[in-house]
Amino acid sequence: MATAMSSQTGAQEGPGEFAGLSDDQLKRMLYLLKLCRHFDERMESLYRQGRLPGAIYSGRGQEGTHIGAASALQPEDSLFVTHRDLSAQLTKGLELKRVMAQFWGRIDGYTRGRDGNSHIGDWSGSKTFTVVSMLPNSHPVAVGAALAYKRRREPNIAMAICGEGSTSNGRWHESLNVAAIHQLPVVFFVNNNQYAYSTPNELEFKVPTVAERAVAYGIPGVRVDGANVLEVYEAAAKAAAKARTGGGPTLIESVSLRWRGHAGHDAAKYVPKELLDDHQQNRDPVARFEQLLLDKGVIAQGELDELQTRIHAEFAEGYDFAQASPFPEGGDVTRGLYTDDGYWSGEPGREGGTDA
Ligand SMILES: Cc1ncc(C[n+]2csc(CCOP(=O)(O)OP(=O)(O)O)c2C)c(N)n1
Repeated sequence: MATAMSSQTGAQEGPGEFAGLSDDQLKRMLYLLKLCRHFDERMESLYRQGRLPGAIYSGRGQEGTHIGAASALQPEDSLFVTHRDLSAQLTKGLELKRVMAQFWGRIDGYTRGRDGNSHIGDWSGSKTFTVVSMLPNSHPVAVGAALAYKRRREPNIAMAICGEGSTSNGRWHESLNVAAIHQLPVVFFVNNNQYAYSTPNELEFKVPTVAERAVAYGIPGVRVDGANVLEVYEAAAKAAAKARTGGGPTLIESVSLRWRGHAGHDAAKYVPKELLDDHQQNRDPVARFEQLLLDKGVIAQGELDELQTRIHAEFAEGYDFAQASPFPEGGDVTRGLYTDDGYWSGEPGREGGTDA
């Protein structure tokens, strides 16, 4: 796809064979794609067996967007996401086992057991901002981070990801407008998975594409194929370099399909079967990239098998770690409301029970 959306866009050059990535970087990308797919499938299965409490928001089918986008960030850059973007956060550096402890409400989770599902972040570590429920209210914060980088003359950028449904909220428009006026170092990513709950694109906005909304703010708008991780990465890397060198924000729309319902409870019967079949059979970002690396000899079947074994082992380790981690102590419930009581800077207590 990589379609330029306005004369300000500047055409996206073709991805080059591997978007300038080394074999090791390509293999890491494949590892992340497969790890995130496995995590999503296994967590859904545990949820359906009644072994995972709370809610799940599957990002299956969107891994090309998540991993391509976040792979363009440096460690000191910051990432702002919504409920479905855990794969982007894992790419940015969240630890799988701590994410799993979070899902089971344990003390070793990123919020120390104060939330059990998608409200995950790690600002002081991997610089991933904790997911905010009201959409897209982390966008103004991303713009604030970008303003701070610019004023302090730090070479960092912020990346803000949301779904296309969120782009009909005023906060989204205000964020783009402010970032554009002040030429802030921020990349706006819209993960267009074609549905917001049960609402399809044609009932969400009147413009043909989200990317062309960029014209209203005087910034480049680019549309890429979310099933092609290299195409996503190349657009993200170009926008990141532009932002880092004072060129201001870019809007990237990455098109995929949400393979699952809005959350675990939603069977998504409103998605036409032919559309889903087409994406699963012909536009699977994980299978497509795996096949490319095999065909081009970047990875051999034996190495791929080892990768799969390693991913299964990492998930099993994360599961055991999460189950062995205690629940938070009840007496701590009012601690950490203010930073000066030291709750968040000290080690988490270990006195809770471990029975689920
Ligand atoms: C301001 C606001 N309104 C409504 C909701 C409830 N809500 C949660 S997710 C969601 C759908 C979001 O769709 P989209 O942005 O396309 O993301 P997707 O879930 O498809 O990834 C809605 C309406 C919310 N969280 N915030």
